[in-house]
Amino acid sequence: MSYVVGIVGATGAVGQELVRLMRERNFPLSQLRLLASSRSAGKTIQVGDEKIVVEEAKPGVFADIDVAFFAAGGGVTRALAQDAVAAGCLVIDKSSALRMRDDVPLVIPEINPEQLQSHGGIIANPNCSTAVMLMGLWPLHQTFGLKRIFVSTYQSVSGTGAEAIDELDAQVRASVAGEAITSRVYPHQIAYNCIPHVDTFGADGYTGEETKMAQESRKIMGLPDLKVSATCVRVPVLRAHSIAVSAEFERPVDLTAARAAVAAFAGAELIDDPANNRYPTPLECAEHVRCGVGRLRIDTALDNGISFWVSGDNLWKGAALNAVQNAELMIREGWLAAKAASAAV
Ligand code: 11C
Repeated sequence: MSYVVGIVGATGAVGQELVRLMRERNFPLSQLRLLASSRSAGKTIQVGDEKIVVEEAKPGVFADIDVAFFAAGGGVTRALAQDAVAAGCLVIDKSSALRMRDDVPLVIPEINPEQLQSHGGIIANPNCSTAVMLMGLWPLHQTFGLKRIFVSTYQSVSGTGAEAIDELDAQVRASVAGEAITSRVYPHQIAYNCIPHVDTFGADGYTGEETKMAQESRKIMGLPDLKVSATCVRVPVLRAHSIAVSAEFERPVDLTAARAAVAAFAGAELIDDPANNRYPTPLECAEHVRCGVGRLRIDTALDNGISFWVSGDNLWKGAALNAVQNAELMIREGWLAAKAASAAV
């Protein structure tokens, strides 16, 4: 069976990765429809040998589409997802708009795939920092039983978008040329700097990104009482987020068992040989399917604690790849219908 697939936000950073992954992973496409704002409608995008004209994402456009990947931000999801669902189109959403709704499963296929069966037309994908972190945390939770975590993120500028990539590039060039450095996207210079501010601050002093990491981790792992303290930091890295995690567990921990659990987990690659300078880095983990997990060690400040470091591609596992993997799993399990197939019956 093959599917008519729509990508909403096709001209953006995640949309472009979706197009690329569809092709590289041989997604069973009968047609690829590229959708974007009225500003981008009419542009053509080269996809392999084919030139595809971008259509405006608007109500009514989903009538013939089987599955639509939404990667255009929460506003577009709120405006159009329900129209797509009403047209019988499965929505796989990357935005944060609907993630915490009880009737919307929030799925990482290596963790809670069963929830792909119980949706009301919309499947949500996690925040990129959450998704990357859980690729290290989930196998350890399964082995020792998670109690609480303290985390610090090192988030690349591509998490903000193309304009932030341009800003980092421009600031580095200006610095080398001895010119004045200006900042528009971030409140401070990002080149040669770190900014402990991702998303907006809430009344409790945590940012939206930090709160998402807590709430989404609890929902995905089915641990409503998990204690999470996160500090999210933007760093001058182009692609791939990294997270330093200190985790406390219910049961006694053991590094050999911890490493074995990570190595056996489908979402992770164990890169943990510090004596030979082997640990994950964002440069090494960008454009990789698995997230790199390393620096595993007994945490000296927690009871039953393990600290580790994880790096993973925020545009892939943190966004486009996880969405495609959810759809692939639904196809393998026979949970995704194609309209043309049902019409032919
Ligand atoms: C960042 N994690 O790096 C954000 C971007 O909830 O999907 C993705 C926000 C989200 O800025």
